[in-house]
Amino acid sequence: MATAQVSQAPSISPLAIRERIGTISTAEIVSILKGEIIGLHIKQAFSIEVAEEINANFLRNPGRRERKDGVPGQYIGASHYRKDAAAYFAESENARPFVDALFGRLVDPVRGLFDALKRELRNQGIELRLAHSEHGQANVCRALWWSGTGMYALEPHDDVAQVLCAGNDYEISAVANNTVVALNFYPSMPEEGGNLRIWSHKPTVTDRKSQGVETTGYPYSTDYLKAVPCHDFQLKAGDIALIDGGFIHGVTRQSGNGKRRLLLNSFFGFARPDLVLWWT
Ligand SMILES: O=C(O)CCC(=O)C(=O)O
Ligand SMILES: [Fe+2]
Repeated sequence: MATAQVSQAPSISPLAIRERIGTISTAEIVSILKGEIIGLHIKQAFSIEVAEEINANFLRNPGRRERKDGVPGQYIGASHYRKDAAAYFAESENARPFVDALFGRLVDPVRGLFDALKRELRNQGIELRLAHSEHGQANVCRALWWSGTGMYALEPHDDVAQVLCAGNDYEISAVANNTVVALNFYPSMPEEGGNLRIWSHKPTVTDRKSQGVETTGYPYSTDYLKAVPCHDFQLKAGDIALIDGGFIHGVTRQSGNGKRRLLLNSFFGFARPDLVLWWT
């Protein structure tokens, strides 16, 4: 019997998004972890002085590299994307001095959020820690700028496929069954563009297969997304954005020749009801 391969239109899931000015609270972060909200944008969440210092440290950092994994951009730190655990944790260890150098003598705002969330979760009987293996430990963040030249500086993608397909040697694989939270700090933003765009669609394994992105979650075509509503986070230096990384998202092209867009990124999520892992 022949089975017809019917390509389904992407299913729409509502985007519960909170945007405000001020200080981020651990209660809001827990809301994202638990899937109660999909996106959180805190404007003016860390100081411009700190943002500018991190940006200057990125520019003069000898650990800055061009990405060679098919995603155009530059980075400091390690990405687990398309790497086995041995390669990722070894890279994390090697990159640690350069990640530390992003903050110099500053009080690191990403580490501050990590520590606050750790305290909050500990009160609930939940451990938060960096992912590790016998090859090393993840860093608290990585720094990135994107250099895609098409419609998007970073093409539409999801952050879950890479976790789901990370492999058995990774303890993070278990997080793919829960919300994979993407945490983004923005030390530098262009005058125009560079929005974080999130679509009302959380692809399934079947969706990914139909789009040929089963193991990477990257990139989804504009055609696939054309009928899906989306929301743009209009970011400024000093902002923080957290999203459920299972929803398709991307970064719009930046215009003008002014400041470049710099991001500090990490991922975290429940591996077990009593354990939240954090990695990059
Ligand atoms: O640059 C951003 O705002 C989002 C980054 C992102 O989606 C990622 O690193 O997976
Ligand atoms: Fe992402």
